[in-house]
Amino acid sequence: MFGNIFRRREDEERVREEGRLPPGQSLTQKFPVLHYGPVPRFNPATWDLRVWGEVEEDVRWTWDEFMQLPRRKVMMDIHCVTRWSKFDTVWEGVSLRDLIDQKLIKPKPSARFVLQHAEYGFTTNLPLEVMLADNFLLATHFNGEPLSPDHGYPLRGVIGYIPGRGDLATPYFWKGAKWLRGLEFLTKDRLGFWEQAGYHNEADVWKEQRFS
Ligand SMILES: Nc1nc2c(c(=O)[nH]1)N[C@H]1C(S)=C(S)[C@@H](COP(=O)(O)O)O[C@H]1N2
Ligand SMILES: [Mo]
Repeated sequence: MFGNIFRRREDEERVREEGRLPPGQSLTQKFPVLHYGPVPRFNPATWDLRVWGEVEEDVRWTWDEFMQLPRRKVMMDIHCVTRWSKFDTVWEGVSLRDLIDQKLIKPKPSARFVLQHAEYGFTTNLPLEVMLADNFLLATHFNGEPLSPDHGYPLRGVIGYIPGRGDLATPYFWKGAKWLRGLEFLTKDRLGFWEQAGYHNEADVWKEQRFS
C-alpha cells in the first residue's frame, strides 16, 4: 500500500521532468469514472453509429459493420478537468481521419465542427480539424480490453496528449463522449453538454482552459 504511494510520487516526478504533466494536474494510477446520468445498456442488435449534418451522404453503421472498419492503436496521456491525469493509456478503435481518407465519410467543404452525440442526449463539440488529428480516436478498447460499461462501452470518443506531439491541440478528456452514437458535422460551432454548463470551449490542458 505505501509502496503504491511512493511509486505514484516517483511516476509523477518522472512525467513532470518529461514535460508531460500539465499545470494543476496530478498523476493517478487508477481510472476514475466521471459522467452525468446513468450507464446505458448495450444491445448489439439495435446499436448503431450515425453520421449526419454537413456530409454528402448520411451514414449508419451497425455494430458488426463498425467493427469491420479500419482500426488503429494510439498511446496517449489523458487529462481530466477535475485534475487527474493518466499516462501511457492505450486505445484501439477507428480514426475519423481514416474514415474520411477512405471516403467512408464525406464531409462537405463547409464542415468545420463536429458534435459527438451520446446515449441520453449527452453531447460534446470539437473543431473537425482537432478530431482529424492522431490524438482523437473512436475507441472500442482500452489497454487491450473492450471498454468497461462505465468507461463508455461499446464506443467512446477519446482525446489526449501524444508525448512529443505538442503541435496537436490537446483538450481535456471530457471532449470525448462515452456511449457514442452519432457524429453531427456542422458549419458553425455548437456547444455541448459541459460546454453549455460553463466549461471552456477550447479546453486546452496546457493553458488550463478549464472554465469559460
Ligand atoms: N456520455 C457521456 N460522456 C462523457 C461524460 C458524460 O457525462 N456523458 N463526461 C465526460 C467527462 S466530464 C469526463 S472527465 C470523461 C470521463 O471519462 P471516464 O469516466 O472514462 O474517466 O468522460 C466524458 N464523457
Ligand atoms: Mo470531467
